[in-house]
Amino acid sequence: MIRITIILLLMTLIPASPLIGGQVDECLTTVTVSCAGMRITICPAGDFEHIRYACGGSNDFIQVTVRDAAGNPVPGIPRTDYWLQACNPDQELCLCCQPILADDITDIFGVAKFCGPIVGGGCVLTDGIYFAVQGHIILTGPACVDPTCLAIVIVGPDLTADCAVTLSDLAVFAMTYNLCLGDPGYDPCADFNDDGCCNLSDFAFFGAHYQHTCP
Ligand SMILES: [Ca+2]
Ligand SMILES: [Ca+2]
Repeated sequence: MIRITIILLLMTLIPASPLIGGQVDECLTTVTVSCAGMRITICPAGDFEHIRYACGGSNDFIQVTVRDAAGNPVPGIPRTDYWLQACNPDQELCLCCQPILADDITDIFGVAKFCGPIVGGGCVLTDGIYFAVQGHIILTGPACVDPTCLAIVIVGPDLTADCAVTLSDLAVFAMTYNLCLGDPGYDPCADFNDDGCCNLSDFAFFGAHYQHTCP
């Protein structure tokens, strides 16, 4: 009886679990990239470039700091609770059901990093990508109504953005084959190794991901 009383007493003294945070606030939550000029190559099978290689190094990442309406950090957000998409609707990505996974749950400061692949297809050359946390798009600007667009370029062998690398993509690839930056008809979405040309090196990447679809 005494033991139960002590346990009940302790339970009233221990504060609520620090892993229970408030609601995600779209304006006070932030998202950043670790380096300028990030460029990521993606595949629906999730087996192309990892974010950590995207600025040419091996330590690069995207980072979110999740806060609630009071400005307090929101720890414990599951690794799966994120989404991303092109800021320019004309460049919409095709994303598989789990397109991005945080490296860990948000820590006591509300921070999570992303170093893994983006699982999907399509191409984003301009205007960048936005991030969402638990369905809340991270916003910015004086009125806090604009999505925070990260300056990231995304390319990949799924050129038709239907989450499958098929003959249709090969047809698009063939249209720009052996063309370089400045040539009429050149499509930078098919330059997977970022050397300004679409040639045999890019075809090798294409071949390595041919017939890949979402897991
Ligand atoms: Ca396709
Ligand atoms: Ca190339």
